[in-house]
Amino acid sequence: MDPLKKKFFEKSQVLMKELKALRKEKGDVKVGEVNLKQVLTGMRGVKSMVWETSQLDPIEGIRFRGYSIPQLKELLPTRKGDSQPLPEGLFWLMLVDEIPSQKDVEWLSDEWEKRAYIPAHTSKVLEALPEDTHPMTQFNIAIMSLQTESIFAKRYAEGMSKNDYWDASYEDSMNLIAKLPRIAAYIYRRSFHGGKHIEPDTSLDWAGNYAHMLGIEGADFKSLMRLYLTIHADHEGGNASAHTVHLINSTLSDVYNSFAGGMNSLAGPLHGLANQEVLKFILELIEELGTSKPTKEQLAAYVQKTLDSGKVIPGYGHAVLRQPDPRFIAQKKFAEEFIENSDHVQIVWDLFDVVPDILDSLGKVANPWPNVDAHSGAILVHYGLSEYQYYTVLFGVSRALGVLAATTWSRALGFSLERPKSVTSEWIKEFVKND
Ligand code: NMX
Ligand code: MLT
Repeated sequence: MDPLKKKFFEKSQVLMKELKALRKEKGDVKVGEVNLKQVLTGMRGVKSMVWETSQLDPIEGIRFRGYSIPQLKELLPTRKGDSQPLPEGLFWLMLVDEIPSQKDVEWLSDEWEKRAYIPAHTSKVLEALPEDTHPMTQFNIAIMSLQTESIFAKRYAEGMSKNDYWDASYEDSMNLIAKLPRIAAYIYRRSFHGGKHIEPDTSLDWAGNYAHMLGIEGADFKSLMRLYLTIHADHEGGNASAHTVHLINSTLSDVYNSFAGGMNSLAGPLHGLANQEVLKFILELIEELGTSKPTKEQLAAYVQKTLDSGKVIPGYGHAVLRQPDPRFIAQKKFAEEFIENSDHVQIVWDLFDVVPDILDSLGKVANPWPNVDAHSGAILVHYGLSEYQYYTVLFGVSRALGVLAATTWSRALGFSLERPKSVTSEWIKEFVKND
């Protein structure tokens, strides 16, 4: 058994027994109440699942196994000569709740490299699609085509014991994570660079090699990718993509089917697609205002006009957060350190000064602050990755780390098929009649 899998097995066995006992002894303890507003507005705040890998605080933002993003930047191993954390380290932490050593992350980079093989039919499936198919659609179809490789599905068909679900899930998760940069880079090159693909550089780490295969060279872009793929990895279990993966996997549908479903959630403009919408918004405002250096007054008027036309301001607001997203701040810090004189980045910063007051003045927006998607596009443009239709694929590659670590836990802990209760509006009207 590999060292990561062995650690996971030992830790998950202990927790599985603890949770089993808790369910038996304390199963009737109430963990919250649900009011009608929560039923009518997307179940905000309803505690309804266990998610080991990260937890979101409305004010502090995300903590991965208890560590904030600034703490992770201090603690996680980096590549020699680079200052940003390696996503391999975050995966290790999320999976086994331990900060890995340099040797551990090097082992994981090598292990993913060994598993990165893409079957020939995946490129055939992609080549059958029109080149202008949205990159998220291509990404999803490529992931589904990889389902032929599922160890879980094969072993289930052979009669696998439920005690072994975690093992097959671990193998599928490791294999899928290993393959994602290759299929994601393949999609980018076929969509935007005439199908001129770039061979992987196996001496690089997972994120560095992805940056290389995208065709954007330079140490700073590799560094950005390490940061980007770390900070987008997980946002507890209730966000739409993670929850979709959790729901699908609870049916014992394999990791490939489950992750593909999650990516379809991520492809929605209120969720991950917001990163493409933000850059589109910035490009359109530059076009309409006729300048790439708009004043704050011009920006405010443009934001107001957008709201008046019944649209949201992409990159602003959040279902849980009530402060500027620490992932936005991490990207802002990166831009302050590495990027000089970018009009796009300056617009992002000026919008940060202008938008919150305007959203606040509407009197209905719960969180007027920027989220993770408000910043990423402007930095990517600076390095030459200007095709914004691709941005959500980058988010998706990162999100695999969190949701697949969490899914491995779900199978080890033997979580049940998810099946909440729905009611009709007639039922609600009757229920609240005498209140
Ligand atoms: N621009 C305009 N209106 C907004 C915004 C915004 N950025 N954010 C919230 N509102 C409106 C919202 O549409 C709703 O209006 P109505 O009652 O007329 O339907 C009202 O404010 C109350 O919504 P909230 O309770 O503040 O937000 P909710 O939890 O329902 O939704 C988002 C959260 C993220 C869907 C919402 O803030 C939004 O649409 N933001 C823009 C899209 C975006 O940036 N999404 C990315 C989120 C992060 N991610 O990567 O997933
Ligand atoms: C995410 O990273 O998934 C988003 O911020 C959305 C969320 O947490 O609901």
